[in-house]
Amino acid sequence: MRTQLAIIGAGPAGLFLSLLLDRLGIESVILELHNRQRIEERVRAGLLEYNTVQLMHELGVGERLRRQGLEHGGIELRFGGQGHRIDFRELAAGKCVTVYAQHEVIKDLVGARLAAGRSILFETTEVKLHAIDSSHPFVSFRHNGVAGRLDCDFIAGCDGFHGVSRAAVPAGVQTVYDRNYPFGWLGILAEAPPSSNELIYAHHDRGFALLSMRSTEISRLYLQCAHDEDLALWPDDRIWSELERRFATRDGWKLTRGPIVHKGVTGMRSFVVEPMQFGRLFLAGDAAHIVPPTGAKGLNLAVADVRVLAAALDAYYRSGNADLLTEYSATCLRRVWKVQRFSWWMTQLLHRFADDTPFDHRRQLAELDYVTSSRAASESLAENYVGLP
Ligand code: FAS
Ligand code: PHB
Repeated sequence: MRTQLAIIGAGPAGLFLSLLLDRLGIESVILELHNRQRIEERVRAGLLEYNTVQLMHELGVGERLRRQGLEHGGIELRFGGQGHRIDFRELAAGKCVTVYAQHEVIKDLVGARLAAGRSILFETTEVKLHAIDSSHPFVSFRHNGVAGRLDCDFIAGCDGFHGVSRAAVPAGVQTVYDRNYPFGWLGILAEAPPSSNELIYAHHDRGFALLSMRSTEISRLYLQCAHDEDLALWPDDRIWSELERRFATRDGWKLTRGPIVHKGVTGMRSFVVEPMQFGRLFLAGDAAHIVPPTGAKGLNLAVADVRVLAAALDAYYRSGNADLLTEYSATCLRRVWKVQRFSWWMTQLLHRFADDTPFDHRRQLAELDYVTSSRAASESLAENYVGLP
């Protein structure tokens, strides 16, 4: 088999890239480890930046998003038993964010890719990258039990944090920057109408909590826990009671309970590998960087990477000019580090750290007070949250 671009992984990075390239007339083949059902049901992110929503409409895959997405013009920061709204429309040039589950995005993108008659090789195993520092890279793999080889001009490593692409870069070439947080998030999906029209980020002595949603019937809630928390210690009633305590307000605000249909614990880390390219291999999304979910940036940052890569490949195939390809890593990393900063800042602002001193605690409350009472500070939060230009 031969193509122009071999894409490893059918997550947001790989799928958005494939549609961007298709629109530019650049061929690609996607190799995906799991089957279609698995990737279309995986519970992950749920919030789309303004730019990501615009891109879905531009690519012609925004119809379901238009009908089912929940547009939010702000969020609430809740601390000291009181809520404070950050108004995006007012503070971020009319922009907003949209609640629309990642697996719904995946369904839209896979559907469009297959409807266009383009291929996704699901359940592809033993993917191995070869000759990535030559002008004739190729990928070997097994599909339907048969060994295969895909020759290409370039490889996009969009296979997430646990994929094979990043590991294909020779030792010593890359530098890793990382920080693991001493806590995690216990996340639930509940058949309960959301208790708020917008997301609530709550700071509480007992730890952080987040109220989000997936629809007008399904709530998505998170609470700060140990990074290796034992779910067996969290029967549904205990989860609800703890959430009620952390969201409690002086005016008796009520959290609506409902049957919990999914629960899980995710660890929290910040991770960046530099450079994000080696030879003809270009890493994008979680394959190159991880952000703690407090800023809701994971999926959106993956999309930002592949927009840069698609534009660089377009310039190369149109004019043979490889400058944008050469600058790919540097261009992406400028944004990656700004998003890393924002995600770290939201995490340190809203979570309780075990080694916090009483001084740290009061400083955190003062920062929350500043962010919610200063136009300049709330503008900065809003600009970053809706998505940097
Ligand atoms: P992905 O991991 O989404 O996709 C990589 C794809 O490559 C997968 O389909 C995988 O099956 C495939 N693959 C892996 N190895 C392969 C191999 N060897 N061969 C072929 N294919 C291979 N972000 C938020 O903003 N909010 C959240 O609430 C949130 N929750 C998350 C919860 C979890 C459990 C995880 C892991 C992430 C969460 N994220 C969240 C971050 C998430 O949204 C990611 O940033 C986003 O999925 C990144 O997209 P990709 O880079 O495409 O990687
Ligand atoms: C979610 O809806 O899953 C979500 C929203 C905002 C975050 C993280 C997760 O910061």
